[in-house]
Amino acid sequence: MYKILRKGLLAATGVAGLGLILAGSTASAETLDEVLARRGLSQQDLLAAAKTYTPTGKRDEFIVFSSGGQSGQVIVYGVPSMRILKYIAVFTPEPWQGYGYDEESKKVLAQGKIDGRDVPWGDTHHPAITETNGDQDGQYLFINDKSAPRIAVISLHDFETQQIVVNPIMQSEHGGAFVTPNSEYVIEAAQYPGVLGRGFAPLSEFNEKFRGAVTYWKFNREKGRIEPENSFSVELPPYTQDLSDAGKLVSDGWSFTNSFCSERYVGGIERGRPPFEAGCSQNDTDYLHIINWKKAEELYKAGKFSKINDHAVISMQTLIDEGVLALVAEPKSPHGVDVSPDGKYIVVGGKLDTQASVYSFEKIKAAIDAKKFAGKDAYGVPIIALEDALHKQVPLGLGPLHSQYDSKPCVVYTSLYVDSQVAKWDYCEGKVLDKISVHYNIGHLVAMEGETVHPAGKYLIALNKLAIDRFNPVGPLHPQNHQLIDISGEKMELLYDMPLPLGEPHYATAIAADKLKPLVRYKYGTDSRTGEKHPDAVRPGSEKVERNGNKVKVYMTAIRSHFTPEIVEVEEGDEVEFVITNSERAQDETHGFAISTYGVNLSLEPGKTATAKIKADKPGVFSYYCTEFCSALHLEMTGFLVVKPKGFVEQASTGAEGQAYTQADYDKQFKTNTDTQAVIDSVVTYITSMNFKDFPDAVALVEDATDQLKFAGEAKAKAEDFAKKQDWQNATLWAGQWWQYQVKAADIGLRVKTYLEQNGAKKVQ
Ligand code: K7E
Ligand code: CUA
Repeated sequence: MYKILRKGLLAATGVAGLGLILAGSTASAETLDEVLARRGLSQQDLLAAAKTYTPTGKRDEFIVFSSGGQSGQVIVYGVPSMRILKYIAVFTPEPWQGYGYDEESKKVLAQGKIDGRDVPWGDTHHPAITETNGDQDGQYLFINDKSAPRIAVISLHDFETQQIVVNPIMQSEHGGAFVTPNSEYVIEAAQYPGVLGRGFAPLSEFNEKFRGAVTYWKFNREKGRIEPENSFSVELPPYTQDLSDAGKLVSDGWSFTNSFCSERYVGGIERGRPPFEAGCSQNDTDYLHIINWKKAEELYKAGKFSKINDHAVISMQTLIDEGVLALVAEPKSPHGVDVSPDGKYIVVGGKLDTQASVYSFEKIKAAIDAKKFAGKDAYGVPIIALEDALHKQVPLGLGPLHSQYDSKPCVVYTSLYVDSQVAKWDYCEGKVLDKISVHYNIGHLVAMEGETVHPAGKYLIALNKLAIDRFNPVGPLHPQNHQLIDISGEKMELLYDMPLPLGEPHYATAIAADKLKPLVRYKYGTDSRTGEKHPDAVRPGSEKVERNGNKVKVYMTAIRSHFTPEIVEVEEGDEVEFVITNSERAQDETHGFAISTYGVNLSLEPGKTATAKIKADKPGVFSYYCTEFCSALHLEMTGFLVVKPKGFVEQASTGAEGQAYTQADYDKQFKTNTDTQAVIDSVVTYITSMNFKDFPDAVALVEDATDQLKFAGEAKAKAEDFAKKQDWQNATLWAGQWWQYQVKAADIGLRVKTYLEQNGAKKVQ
């Protein structure tokens, strides 16, 4: 081991060795033309590759947060490289992040219980990033669950789910999460109607007893939490509400929710009735709901609501009386509703239509102000005549669904589900500018910051429902296909196909990467799910085991490459809690914690404290270990959970465990350490001769290496102490530990060296 390391250290410190490797690789390279010929690539392919290929060490310009569909997660990837960066666990337990395994995240998942029931998955559809003045600010992310009416709050400081709120009145939802321009509210609209409060009524009373709704969840920016106690809903007719969007600028204070199945059909194919799909697409039009949420907020604050499940609901009658709600006809089975960057227009697609409808907010507002209505629906909600609201209807193709805006004025992109195309068109003039085919059956699409007041343009992603023949077959269940499209020119250009093998993404949102400021490490001892200091976090040196009756609490630390304590003894039947703090300061030094056969699995990022709870119901000796390859001696990052059988009494120790060491062993280890120190010193000399202080990443690594050398010094002192007492057993082992820290310091030192070489560091005078 040592020889290998030493060789490695020397080779890496020798500049000549590095040069040789580079020279060798150039000699064997094919020419560009040869590669094109061999792989059958065109110039067009090459151009697309050049536009997306992201060389090692380089980063993406935009970050996409995509819904993970049935996985109940959020998928994070970069644009233009389309490299997946993370899956954020939201509604579903996820072992890599320890989500649903540690006690802290179990509490978050438990917030998602509905009517006392665990719903350990979700159907995530629409993510939304917090906004300030209509622009994404990168602080928090919201996502809805269609399967059970819930909204989750994810902190973009650490990309972890911190809150789940359950809608108190809906049985089904879809039109969330959409934020108002300053994230005052997170909008969540119902989907399939229900008896508000999730109550019962026979379907024969559908028209009278069933309802739709939109909930406005109050978001407290400072706390980073939704406040259910300051949130309210508006009662709506039992049309199947679909997507929503918030007004912005001129239309700020309003929100728009479309609907389908305004026929209020309840199905019954098994009774000889036509199925839902027939009964829900009979009418030529459905309704766009226009809600003055600022006025609804005033009504809420004035107490003009009743409570259902302790949640404020403003009745439909109050909304009608106060002029808060109006409807306008939309073409058959509408789907997306997307407000333009200037807030003046609302583009609505229609699944069974060929044209997109562009509504004018100005016209809608004028009609409402003048109380100019064409009639009322069955519930007395005023209906604005289509011609009094419409700016234009533009034939685009079959099945226009969702729209996203370009940085260029009046330019919008709309997905065409049936045609499997994206249409680029001008919504001011009402003309189609370009079309591109995608594979296959596009649902949503996302342009960079395309739903904000300042869209960034450049790229568009088609979120396709089917992949069919695009990728290597992997059985009947195919991945999804996200296709990257260049929209910087007049013509759209397809650049890249990315398979997404998780769930079916619906919507995605994309933000400029430099707006995100995620943490590198937690403040020491943080409960990441609350963001607060964990009450049971301990510093190295203060680890302890506390017993209280049959409850045992282990206050543990983890650092390369050991847990403290390493032997935990409990009695059969004890309830044992491991509260573990990762005491690393170094970037990316995550440790895991698993216990054999007890189903324990934690992820401990630097500074994080997390808890595993078990009932020690099976006597035996069970290894616990680190599940992240964190250092050369990662496999040695282990310990024993000793569960003693009831009534077990240990005989006096025979000292029969392990190997015995002599002075010769100690001397040999001592010599090794002295040699290693010489290598470290040479690396240190190199680093300090360079301008490493100009590179924050290098400075952080140097800090870490300095930490390791400090630990090495402490272990060295212990070794020498024992040597003085001629306790060669402990002296040798502590000398070994001293060497362990040296190895870690050397490892980090070499990382710094490589970093400096690759980033053009210079010699300091
Ligand atoms: Cu799939 Cu927005 Cu839920 Cu359309 S939705 S595709
Ligand atoms: Cu810690 Cu492996």
